Amino acid sequence: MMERVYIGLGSNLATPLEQLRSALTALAALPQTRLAAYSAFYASDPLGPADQPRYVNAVAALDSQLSPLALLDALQTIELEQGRTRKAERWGPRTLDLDILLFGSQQLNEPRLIVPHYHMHARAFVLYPLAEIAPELHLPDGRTLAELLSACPFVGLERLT
Ligand code: ROI
Repeated sequence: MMERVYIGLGSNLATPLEQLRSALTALAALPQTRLAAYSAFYASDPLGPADQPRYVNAVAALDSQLSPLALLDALQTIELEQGRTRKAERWGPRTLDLDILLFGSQQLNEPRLIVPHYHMHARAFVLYPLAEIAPELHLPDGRTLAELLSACPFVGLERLT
């Protein structure tokens, strides 16, 4: 089965713009998957510890026949290939973060994967790029992206051209 999947991309180490560019190239090369669209890149203030560099964030849309866990494995492989290391500090800086935000209209509650992504509903650096490529989106719980946006000010975010 083919599903429309939205992926959040984030980086704040090791030349974030290049991290996101090569991540998009890697997403486009995934098996049984098409890179359907991607947003502009946004500079964003760090959420979490403030003593880390600003992030660059974007959102990509995939059409994929991979299962959710097969896609998660593939995303974690890309993160590792781009130098991701897991640190003890919660919400610390990272070279590349690839989060499954939405997987069709599926709601998943597995030890490795919760979809929709826990924190997407209130994060400007997720919602505004997502709105660029999916303005009419509905979440599995029936809320519209427009509703979420109206409760989420465009703060700490800068659209890069
Ligand atoms: N903050 C911003 N602005 N962008 C991110 O992608 C991001 N990712 C994270 C934490 C550390 C929570 N903060 C972030 O994982």
